[in-house]
Amino acid sequence: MFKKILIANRGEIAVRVMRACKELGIKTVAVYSDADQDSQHKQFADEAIQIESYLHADVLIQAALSSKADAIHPGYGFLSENASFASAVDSAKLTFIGPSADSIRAMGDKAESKILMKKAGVPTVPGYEGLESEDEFRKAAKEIDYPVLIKASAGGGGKGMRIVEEETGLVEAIQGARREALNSFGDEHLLIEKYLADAHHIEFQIFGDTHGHIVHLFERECSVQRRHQKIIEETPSPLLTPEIRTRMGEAAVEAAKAVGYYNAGTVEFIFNPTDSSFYFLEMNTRLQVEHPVTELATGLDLVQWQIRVAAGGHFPYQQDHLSQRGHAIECRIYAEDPANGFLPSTGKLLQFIEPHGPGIRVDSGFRAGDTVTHFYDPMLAKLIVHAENRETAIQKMEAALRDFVVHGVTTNIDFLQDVLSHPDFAEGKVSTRWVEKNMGSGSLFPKDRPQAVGFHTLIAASLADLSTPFGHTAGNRQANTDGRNESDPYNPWKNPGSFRN
Ligand code: MV4
Repeated sequence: MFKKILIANRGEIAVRVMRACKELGIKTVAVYSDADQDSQHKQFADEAIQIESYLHADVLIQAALSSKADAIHPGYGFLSENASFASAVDSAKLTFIGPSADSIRAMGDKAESKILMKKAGVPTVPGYEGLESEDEFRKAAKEIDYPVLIKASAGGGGKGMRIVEEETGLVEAIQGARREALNSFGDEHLLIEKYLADAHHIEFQIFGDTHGHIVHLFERECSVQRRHQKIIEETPSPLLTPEIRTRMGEAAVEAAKAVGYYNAGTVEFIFNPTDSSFYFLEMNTRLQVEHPVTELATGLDLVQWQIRVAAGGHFPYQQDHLSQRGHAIECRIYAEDPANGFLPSTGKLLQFIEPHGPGIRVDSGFRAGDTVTHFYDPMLAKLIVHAENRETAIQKMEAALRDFVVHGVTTNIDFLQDVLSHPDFAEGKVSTRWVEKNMGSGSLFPKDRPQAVGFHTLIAASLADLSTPFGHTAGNRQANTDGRNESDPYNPWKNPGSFRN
């Protein structure tokens, strides 16, 4: 087993990984930027090394070598899905806690992975890869039938995606997607497929060891999203029957096997509830933000298992021995203002009181007195609950959100309450475009929504503020929570050029 692990990340995920290390008796090394001098992840580690950027592979490897670490855990975002980083870690005689560089590379290209999946018998969305001329695209679109979706081959997470409703918009969409793909990925290859509107985003956690044993750890329903940023995730999905779950799980395992996968990974599917058809979208070759819902429902510690299998250990559970118990939901608490275009909200956390109780877990990288800057992702915490069934889990989440007190920055907590209490959510009818479609309709943000006052709100109201907010220091700007840097006209955090604090 490893004696010391360097965590090449920051915030809540760095703290989460260090917790697993401590439980396994492994020493931890944090890296931190100038802006993270007083951060929780730095304080939580056994050792800490200052770096200039979380994105400089060579510096991170040097930090691991100089601190005599055996392995590097990349967390999510930053370098977690960078094949060159994974192979550079191996070349330095360190262990990358994740899949092989080859698996990362194979799943990194949408066109290539789609071809691999078709060969492996995994259902993919009808469409074409490798088209060049506008004429070829026009013929393909006609055959697929509108609406169609243009995607960047090198993309992922929605970047370079264009929905085309009819032929008149096709050429402009191709040119726009090409430009964006070239700018963002240095690769202008596109693919075209049938656009499945009002479908659900359902992903399967898969887990494998280096001895060829691979299983799935069931699904996560992640359809509550805004601009490809997930907001609420849950398991089990309220839409899946046991039969469909089994078939999707088998497809996810086949997808992973096709690239010789090991460690934790996620296979994304688009699911059509009208006929229960499902199609492979992409595979994320990292630990995901929403892994805790799977941990609560399966009782497994995914990060501990990542570490054990990276050290050559066997994953001991057969598929038949794995099951989901109860229902788990995660809400991402962001420092942002939903009423003001979801603008990130920065400042000092004058109060930060997390809810607690049976079945409540909070993964956060902040405490009262910390400062939220615009240098990194504005996710403050993940609130995860576990209860006997979906209805009781929703009730528990609503109560926990009422008890979550954040003063000093604006948060999306009231927005999350609005989604959770919406009849569509209760019925499991929230598809991937639901937030966008309901935002302006008045069903979210009702003006007369009674102000929820939880226990902690009352306590916090009686306490004095800590002090005044202070200014920002230099640091590195992260992509969004999932490590992708999509353009979002409403979110200046993702458009550095348009945002001046
Ligand atoms: C799709 C799709 C519908 N039809 N592909 C989004 C990110 C990447 N993982 C793939 N994504 C999608 N691909 C086809 N053929 C729907 C999504 C999608 C989505 C699309 C628009 C708005 C929000 C979305 C949320 C999740 C998935």
